[in-house]
Amino acid sequence: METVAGTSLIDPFAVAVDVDKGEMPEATNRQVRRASDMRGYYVDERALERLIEQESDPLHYEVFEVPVPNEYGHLMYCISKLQPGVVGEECFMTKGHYHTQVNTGEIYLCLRGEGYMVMKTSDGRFDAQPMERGKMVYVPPYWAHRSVNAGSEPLVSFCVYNAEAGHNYGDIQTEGFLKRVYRRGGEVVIE
Ligand code: S6P
Ligand code: ZN
Repeated sequence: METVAGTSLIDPFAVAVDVDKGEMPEATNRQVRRASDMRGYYVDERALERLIEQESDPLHYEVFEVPVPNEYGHLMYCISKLQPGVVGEECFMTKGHYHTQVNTGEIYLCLRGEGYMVMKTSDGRFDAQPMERGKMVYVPPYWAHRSVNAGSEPLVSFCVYNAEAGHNYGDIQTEGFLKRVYRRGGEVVIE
């Protein structure tokens, strides 16, 4: 058969997802972010240093993947698992990124936990969509995105996006997301 240049023909496959644990046991890529990887991301830098020291640099979040070719037409997918907790008053969160190919979107299906998908465009629009088990959040093209865990158990999502999208962490780190998610006296505050 003929294929289109730039899009490989591969065999179909299936991968197990442990929905309760929020893991992909057969993952060949497991990206791990520890508290020390989050330096520069939280407002309360001293609280982050205390967390790193007192809890021996605990696990912050993981991404489980069985990769497909990074090519037009393929769909990349993963399990994202973010631990619960606060740094000072700020809820644990992922770094967040724009896609390198900024005109590509993403779907997050929340499998477990509670939190927010925090999003921002480069021209200053802001949005935060609640996440809970069974909620699908659509991240449109052009929106930087970060998950925030506002609950007391891991926040687990299944993500799908264009395999050639890529990740641009630098721009949103410079810009900031405009708002942050805090837990204060049992209340979740976005400001
Ligand atoms: C990939 C997708 C997720 C995140 C993961 C970790 O496009 O949005 O898999 O990579 O939630 O977040 P981050 O911001 O550290 O990549
Ligand atoms: Zn993404």
